[in-house]
Amino acid sequence: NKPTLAVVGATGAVGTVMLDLLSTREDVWGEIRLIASPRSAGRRLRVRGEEVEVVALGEECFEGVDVAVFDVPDELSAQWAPVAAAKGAVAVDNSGAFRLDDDVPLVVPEVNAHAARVRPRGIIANPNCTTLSMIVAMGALHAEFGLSELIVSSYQAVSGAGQAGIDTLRDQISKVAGSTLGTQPGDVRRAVGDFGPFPAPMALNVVPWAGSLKDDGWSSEELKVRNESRKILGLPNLRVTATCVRVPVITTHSLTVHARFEREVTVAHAQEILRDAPGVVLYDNPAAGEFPTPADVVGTDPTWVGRVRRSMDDPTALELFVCGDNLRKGAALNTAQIAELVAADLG
Ligand code: 11C
Repeated sequence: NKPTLAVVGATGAVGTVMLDLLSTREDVWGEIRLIASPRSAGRRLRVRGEEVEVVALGEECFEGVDVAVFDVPDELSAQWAPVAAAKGAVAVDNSGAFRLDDDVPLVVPEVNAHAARVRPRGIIANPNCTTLSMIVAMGALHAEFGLSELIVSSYQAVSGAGQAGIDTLRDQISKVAGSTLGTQPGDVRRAVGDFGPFPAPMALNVVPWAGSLKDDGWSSEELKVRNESRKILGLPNLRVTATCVRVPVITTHSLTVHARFEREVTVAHAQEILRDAPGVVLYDNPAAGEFPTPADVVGTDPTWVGRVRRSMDDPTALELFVCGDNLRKGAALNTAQIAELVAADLG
């Protein structure tokens, strides 16, 4: 008997990608149950070529479910993932509610698949999309060279802020298109009007902010990159500094990474590791104009790496440019991979 999967948050931006993945990946599931807010109940969504009716989130939804994936905000996951687990399902949660809990594994199958086996609360957490957009490549380099420090800057897509982020950027682009805006202080700000979920205009702009304000001026997103990278790599003392920036891209997060290792590195050796790493594509030939960009990477599964250089002042450090689709590997794909690991275990 194939296991039953529940998708909680089936109608959201990540849920939509999840249904696409479930329709195109090897099908390991028996029933797939689609769950969303009462507002969306009754809608019919296509998965595996069939229309499935969405049911409203409630305790009874989890009867007979083996694996429940959650693509919902933190507070809904905090409330409902334990309910699913109490009903006997393994909850795979894409929110930030449980990621740093000691008794909840934080899993990236290419890096620490083994951690998914130990889940005392019946919950497995999926990392934040910014961490996920680089961690597969960093895990591969760490296994070879031993990572000692990460200094990253992100260039994050608006879909990280959900459908509202996408709608906001599209609306703002339509307001500035064909204009001469972007030449006077505040002209874009006045023209776009509504900032949606962002603290400043996203069209014709770059905004050094994602998430909420934490101590000493750090953003929640920057702390997530630090804390989650440490947990996934099993390096609790890894030095990590992140500056998270939002850019006018719909989907696919990019990061510049300064990665320092315990031993000297060469570009050729690092490229060889990245070329062979599962889930990574090395695309690094600047002479031919070949490096990853979000516009080319969007809709694909791997972590793309280019611009691999050795630091000029430190033979133990590399500089890289990394792109990953934040809704696929950054969210739905990693969740689906974890769910498949659990399904294989159950089988
Ligand atoms: C963003 N990475 O781009 C965030 C969204 O912890 O899962 C995801 C927040 C999270 O805004």
